[in-house]
Amino acid sequence: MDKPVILQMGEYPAWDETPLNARFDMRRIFDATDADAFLAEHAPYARGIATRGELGASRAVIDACPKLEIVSVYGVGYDAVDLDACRARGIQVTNTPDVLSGDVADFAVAMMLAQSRGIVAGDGWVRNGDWTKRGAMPLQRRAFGRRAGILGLGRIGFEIAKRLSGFDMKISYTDVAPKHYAQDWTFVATPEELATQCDFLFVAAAASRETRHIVNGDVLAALGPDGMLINVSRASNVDEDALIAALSDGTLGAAALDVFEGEPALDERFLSVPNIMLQPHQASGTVETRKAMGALLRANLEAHFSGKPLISPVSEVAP
Ligand code: 8YV
Repeated sequence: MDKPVILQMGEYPAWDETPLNARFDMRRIFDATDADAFLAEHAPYARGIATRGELGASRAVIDACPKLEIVSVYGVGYDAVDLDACRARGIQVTNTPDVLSGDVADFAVAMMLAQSRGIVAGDGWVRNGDWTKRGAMPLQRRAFGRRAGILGLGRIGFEIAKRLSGFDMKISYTDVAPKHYAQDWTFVATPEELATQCDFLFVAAAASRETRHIVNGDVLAALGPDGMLINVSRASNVDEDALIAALSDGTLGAAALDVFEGEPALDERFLSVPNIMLQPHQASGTVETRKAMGALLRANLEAHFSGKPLISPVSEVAP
């Protein structure tokens, strides 16, 4: 029997590529020099799309695949998949929730600690000889015992809050409604109010049209010159122009970002604004998590093409 044709939007580690190629006829659009010509040749046969969180699948790609049945995302975020296009044609969408929450939360907390205690700067201080020439590093700010705010108390936000509890922090959060599993933490109605009540603002909300620029200039001003913004969600949740302005004029104290509009390219002004830590979208990037994400991506494709229930369907588009 012919293997189902899958349009592959981005590369996976070898431990996923081998089993994917054994079971499916993978057509790698990211290797093509002319993506439009590639689509014209291969998309008519594609019954599935395998993509990554940050790459998704646009309406143009979905429309080019008349036989499309499923879009399987390697990532929890599916904001880059055109859900309206999928819904209109009854195309299933799957993602990889849960398996990455612990690593993403670890990374968010690591960025908070590294940025507040000057750990990257400290490494440079030793390497470039400042320690011997200039003496001790400038003093940094404490993390434990301060106030944390979580914007979006979903799976990842919950794991962040759980970890921060160990730092004796006062934890507040905002979401569409209070969460029954957050008895020890304080619900706050708006992002701006949350920002006034915290020193570290963690952005962990799933991105959507509604959350675009949910962290705007007013939220950053409320976070203030002693505050730090940490974003491990999607760049679209933060108004980058407002963030650059707030860091440049000292309205906001510091930021740590794992995600950028248009990544891997980024607004060049980020390279020169003060007090910012830049990371290459690597919060879920451990061997353990990426293996689990790959296994779940494949399990969803396998389930679909064997007529079994999907393991982790995106409920917003489920028929
Ligand atoms: C990426 C992510 O998918 O889970 C998400 O939504 O953004 C990440 O885990 C990862 O970089 C692989 O593409």
